[in-house]
Amino acid sequence: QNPVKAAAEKIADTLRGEGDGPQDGIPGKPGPVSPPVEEPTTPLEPLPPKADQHGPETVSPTGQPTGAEQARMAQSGAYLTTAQGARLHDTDHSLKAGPRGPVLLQDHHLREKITHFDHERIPERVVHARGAAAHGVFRGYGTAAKLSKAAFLAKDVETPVFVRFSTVLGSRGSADTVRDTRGFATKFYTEEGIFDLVGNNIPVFFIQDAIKFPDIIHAGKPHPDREIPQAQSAHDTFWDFVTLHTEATHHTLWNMSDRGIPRSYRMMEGFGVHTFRLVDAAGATTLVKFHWKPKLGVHSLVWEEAQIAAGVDPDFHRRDLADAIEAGAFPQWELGVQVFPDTEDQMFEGIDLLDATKIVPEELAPVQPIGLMTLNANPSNYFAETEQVAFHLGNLVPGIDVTNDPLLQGRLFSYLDTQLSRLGGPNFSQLPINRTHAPVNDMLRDGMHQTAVHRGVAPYRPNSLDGGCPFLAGEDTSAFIEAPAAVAASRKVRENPASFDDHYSQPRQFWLSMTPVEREHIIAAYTFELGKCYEQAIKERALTVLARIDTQLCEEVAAGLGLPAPGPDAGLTDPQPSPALSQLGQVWPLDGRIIGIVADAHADLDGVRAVRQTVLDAGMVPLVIAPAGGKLDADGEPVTVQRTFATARSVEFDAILLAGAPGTGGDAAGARDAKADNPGTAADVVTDPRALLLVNEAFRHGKAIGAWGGGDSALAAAGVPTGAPGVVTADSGAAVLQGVTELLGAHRVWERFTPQI
Ligand code: HDD
Repeated sequence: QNPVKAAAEKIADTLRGEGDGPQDGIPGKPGPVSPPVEEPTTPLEPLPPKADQHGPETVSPTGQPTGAEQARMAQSGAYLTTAQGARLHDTDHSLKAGPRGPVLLQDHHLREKITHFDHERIPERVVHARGAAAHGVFRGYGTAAKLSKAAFLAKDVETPVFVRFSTVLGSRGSADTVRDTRGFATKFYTEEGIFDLVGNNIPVFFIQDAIKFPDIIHAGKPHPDREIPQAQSAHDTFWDFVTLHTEATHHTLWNMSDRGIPRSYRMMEGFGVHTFRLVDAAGATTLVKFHWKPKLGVHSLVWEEAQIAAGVDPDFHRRDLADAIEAGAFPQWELGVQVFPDTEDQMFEGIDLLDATKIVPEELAPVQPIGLMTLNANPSNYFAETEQVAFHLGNLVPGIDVTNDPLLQGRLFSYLDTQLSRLGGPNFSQLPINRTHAPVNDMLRDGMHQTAVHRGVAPYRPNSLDGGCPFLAGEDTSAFIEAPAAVAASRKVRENPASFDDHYSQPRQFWLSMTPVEREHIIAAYTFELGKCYEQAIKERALTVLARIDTQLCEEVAAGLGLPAPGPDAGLTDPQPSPALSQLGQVWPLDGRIIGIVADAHADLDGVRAVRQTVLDAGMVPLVIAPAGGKLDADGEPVTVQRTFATARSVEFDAILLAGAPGTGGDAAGARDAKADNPGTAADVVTDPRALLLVNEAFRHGKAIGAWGGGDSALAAAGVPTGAPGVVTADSGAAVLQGVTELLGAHRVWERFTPQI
């Protein structure tokens, strides 16, 4: 079977409600008397652990099973036990002096259970606290072999990876779809040690020097007095900082663009941001910037959608990633590099490669593909894997080295340091998710949470007692040896090179590279965010910054804020636009796109069934939306309802189809007549405000809409003009779906936004 189709079917199954769920539990509704719930009593063999559930490969001093055998036993025995393995017969009642008496201090099970619970939480990450992750594999194309000796980049070498996506500002429980930068951190478990590529979905950063990181984060995080707002940059302290510290202008502009609100983690680019140094087998060096290019294209939400999703499904991105992987629709990214000569000045075409607020346009240095990453397994345990994974830019392998970028240099300190408080000590590299797949003999000993039982007596070098082990590796035995990059003689200073001073020409280039509709989104984003600020002086200062990017941008935001725009800036430059920066203008695969089909018991169910099947065959996911749950049952095979008017919201769907009534071409008036003795007819679609909102929002958000038969009566009721761009009407479901499918490759019906592209 076609794997894409199979994946879509599986997603549909995952998302399918059988209709006997929520509505049965409505208070006051008489329901059947529930039979007593019986618990299974026969112990079952534990499920075999997944690859990533294996416990530590430790040597047990008492001769107990280790490795895989230990993992099989870990937390999977048939009986409830204490942490020490004693079987328990009751975990529902504390030990009391009589049924109404006081609880006894003697109750060791109560104390152990509550004590462990009391300590279940660890500090969340100081940034990037909210995240979702997946396992996968990376396969090198071999094209990088001429640049780097890293073994995992060689042709067809397959390396396990673990990727964590995240937002930056919000707390662990914050919503996924907020306007923010997204983290894109990849751990490669290579045979030469772990390589971490800790990037973002935006190729530039707010600051040029790591010493400013606490400043930008303190400014972006909630205000210290009331701890609001959560997961937002739309507040005074953020805009106060970024308008005073204007090297933040470029990154802020990216955040205000559609890149700040991705449609899915699967549809984001990733960037290593800094320039790295690759070293080949002969010791020759090249400078590169890493790029992840998603196979599904780069797509975004529209702002209103992002806001609604944050309420109706705060886990929108987390769910999307897990559902797709669960269904076998494995997301893929191609890893690529922009390549620059390792010159003494570390510049390329006048762009400072050590300045993390600058990109190198792809038109100047094309991204050359070097491998493919496929995410193919969800974590088994969120805490053990997604929460405890610890990335670090110092996790490098032979063939990949760092540069003097001062932001990168500071990061080399921070990541190791932060884990000490977050993971409670220096032994976090022994946690299963952080453990290297290469043999380790590090001479690091003891410390909190030590789980290894080290042998030998001489964890020092040189020694004779352990036979001189461990030995030092060399060039020919895969040692990591720092590239002997020249360091120019200078004096100690606290200053930046002059090339760091240009804060505006690349923001202007980004602006000029956007299509009109993308610019309109940027204007709306600035207007929203600055409109949420209270301090007039901050808004005015922001307008002076915007004037240095573009006069139209500044004037339109000023108009939205009701403030006078500063005059045109005399220093505006005229950079060459970089078309690669725009998200529009290409056609992308439709895998996993979600199609809502609005129908009721009187709809053309044969048409609905046929449309569902065609959607599945195309690797997309059909979800039937009806007035109530259960099945739509006419004469033929019943159609299962996956969403009701109460549970469906437009943000979940990439396109909406409205089914008409059978035969008559979907005569809604006839259906309306039938409503009196048959509630839940097509008339509900026309009159139910939730259904009309669904259609209206889909229209506003530029989504393809189709209606067949009399289904189009709902279009009129929702205020959607037939004949508008991206609104397909026809006599049959098949014809409508064909038209809608053609529209979906462009992601949205961009013509519907003003101004038009
Ligand atoms: Fe950072 C986490 C990405 C600058 C200090 N950072 C963190 C994560 C990502 C990034 C994706 C989450 C990793 C995970 O999922 O566990 N950070 C970036 C990028 C930067 C950047 C792309 C600029 C190019 N970061 C940066 C600076 C500093 C930090 C300049 C400090 C000087 N970042 C941290 C941290 C975090 C972190 C405090 C929090 C949790 C963690 O490291 O493990 O050390």
